[in-house]
Amino acid sequence: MYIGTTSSRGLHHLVYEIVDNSVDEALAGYCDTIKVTINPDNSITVVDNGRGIPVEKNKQKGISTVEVVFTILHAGGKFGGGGYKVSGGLHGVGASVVNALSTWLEVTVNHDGHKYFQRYERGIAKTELKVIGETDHTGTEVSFLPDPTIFEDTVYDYSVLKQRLREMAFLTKGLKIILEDTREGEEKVNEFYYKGGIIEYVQYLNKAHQSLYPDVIYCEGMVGDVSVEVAMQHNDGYNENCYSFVNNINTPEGGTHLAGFKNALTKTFNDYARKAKLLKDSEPNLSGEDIREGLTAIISIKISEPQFEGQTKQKLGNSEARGAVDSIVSEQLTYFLEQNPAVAKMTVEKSILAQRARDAARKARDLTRRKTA
Ligand code: TSJ
Repeated sequence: MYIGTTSSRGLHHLVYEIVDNSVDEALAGYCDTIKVTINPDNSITVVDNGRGIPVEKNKQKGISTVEVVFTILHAGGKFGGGGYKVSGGLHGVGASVVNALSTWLEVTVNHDGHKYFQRYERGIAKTELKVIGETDHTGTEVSFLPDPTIFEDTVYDYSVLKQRLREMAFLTKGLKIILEDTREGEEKVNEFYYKGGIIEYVQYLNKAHQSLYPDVIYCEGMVGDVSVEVAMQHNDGYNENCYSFVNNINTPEGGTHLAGFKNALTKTFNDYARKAKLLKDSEPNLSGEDIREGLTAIISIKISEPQFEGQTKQKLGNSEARGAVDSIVSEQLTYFLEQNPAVAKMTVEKSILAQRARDAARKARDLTRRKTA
């Protein structure tokens, strides 16, 4: 259904749907640790130390908010007023879908000194939400067993979860995500915590290379309802590695946010190069490709109503995202280059070399073609 596929990909997606809710709680500022456990029977447990899903009875529906979350489609994150759902915009329909696709699901909420519990089987409540004890902390714990009559494969791949949870931790600075495998013979645990967020992500991606300068350039800001974070650093290689995200979801086909970034980068470096006389009036502008040679960048935006386009719905369409990223990167990169002329000079010089190499390659190609003709 909303998980999109009953393949192994869909199976792993169930975990992300649940974790997204805890990440939202972290983004709201109430949770700093999430633990994901693969249990011996391939059921999953996700625990966070947030406020706990609200337990009070929903006035219109006559059931607890917890039950609304687990039984009503699209309820996730929209209740209780206040913050909007920012994580998982593409499939972020949440807990009710995971519940419907699970043989059983159990939720425990620790809130106001009480421990609340409810169990579901194939999406249907088997008990009411009831107090089963006392507690000295707050948070939510959800365990579920994916339904083997729905999923083709019900064995979790640790490395798949590890990859995605590491990415989520990089994208949410200060959030600790722990992954543990407790299956027999597979016992292992990883902890992901990045104080620097996407700055550390860029350092991680550039680890195998020699970076051109020690600093990671970082820009952040908010325009309207678009929140923008960009981190970038050149290495001495020739590949461009720009990764863009919307609400923590990768957009491999880019879109307006990536276009805004590229436009700002090209314009700002050219303006600087002219002003600093690194580029003569008679010389042509550096192309975007020249400036992005050897660049590793993360562009991460959060937006309340993302519109995805294209065949695979992986390309951001919101026009306001272009302007937001463009203005924040233009302004903050201009300032950074003025404050760090050595870094600016090195980068411009690398781009000029890239431009010359591209020119030389084109001339050689033209010459070969003429000779052949
Ligand atoms: F998916 C899920 F719903 F099952 C789920 C939700 C699973 C897990 C592991 C955690 C959560 C979750 C939900 N963690 N934290 C929250 N927070 C809220 O739902 C919450 C709490 C308080 C208030 C408030 O306004 O007081 C608002 C919200 C959204």
